[in-house]
Amino acid sequence: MPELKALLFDVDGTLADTERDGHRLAFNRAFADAGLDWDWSVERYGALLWVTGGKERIRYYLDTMRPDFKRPARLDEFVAGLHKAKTQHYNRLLDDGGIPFRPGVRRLLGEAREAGLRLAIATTTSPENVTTLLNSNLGDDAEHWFEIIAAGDIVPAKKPAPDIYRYVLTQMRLRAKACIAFEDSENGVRASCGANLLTVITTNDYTATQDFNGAALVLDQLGEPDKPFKVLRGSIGQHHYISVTALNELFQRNLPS
Ligand code: XBP
Ligand code: MG
Repeated sequence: MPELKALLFDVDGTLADTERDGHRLAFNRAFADAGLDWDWSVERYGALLWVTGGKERIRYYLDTMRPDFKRPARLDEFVAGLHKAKTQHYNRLLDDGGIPFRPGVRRLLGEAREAGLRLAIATTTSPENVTTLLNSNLGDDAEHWFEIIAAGDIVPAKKPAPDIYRYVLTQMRLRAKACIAFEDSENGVRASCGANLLTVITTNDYTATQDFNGAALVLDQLGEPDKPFKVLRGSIGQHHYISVTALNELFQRNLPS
């Protein structure tokens, strides 16, 4: 019988709620440092989140919302410089207060490791952001929990393109059908399903009303024994939090016939 071998995790919005009070603030701080009057409100950031990747997001903002802005001659360098400053601010934010993992994430990662499941990260954000978030939640050896951390510009096309997931599968020499992906957004599920991965969604404030077509299961969170999830779409039997047992059942139920 085919076996579940690996769990592949998105980062932003899935492992932790990093966007509103993490990335967004860091962008705004970088803009202020550069003397720009740009301010990404919580609401505006929701619209900007449709564009994955920080550099791409700044460009999109300029193209669609700031036709008035006089562009510097070397626009690529300008955007890269802003983004570098944003990454520094984001890492400082994580170092200062930290952003906690969402309910059930730490427990599930620990259980999965004990059960011998292989773990990987497939994210759009920059590699240093992932390391800092993992270290602050899992300790200094966090990077060793994951066989591969695929992040940022490692593939040319970011989510919703499936490239980052395909990259991970190739590096791990795994078939998509032996894995489960965890995502929080429409762009994320398009990427994971585009790579033929069985996908579990945990929604958050920014993504709750998005279209998760293709996902095997949509939940409000992974849940804990004393903090049950709400099932928003699909079914997961009698379980009330995501455990390795629950994932194995989901996997067996969704095997291609
Ligand atoms: C996450 C993102 C990222 C972060 C910013 O998407 O879109 O761009 O918001 O990170 P996903 P950088 O969760 O689908 O991977 O500024 O480092 O690009
Ligand atoms: Mg995400």
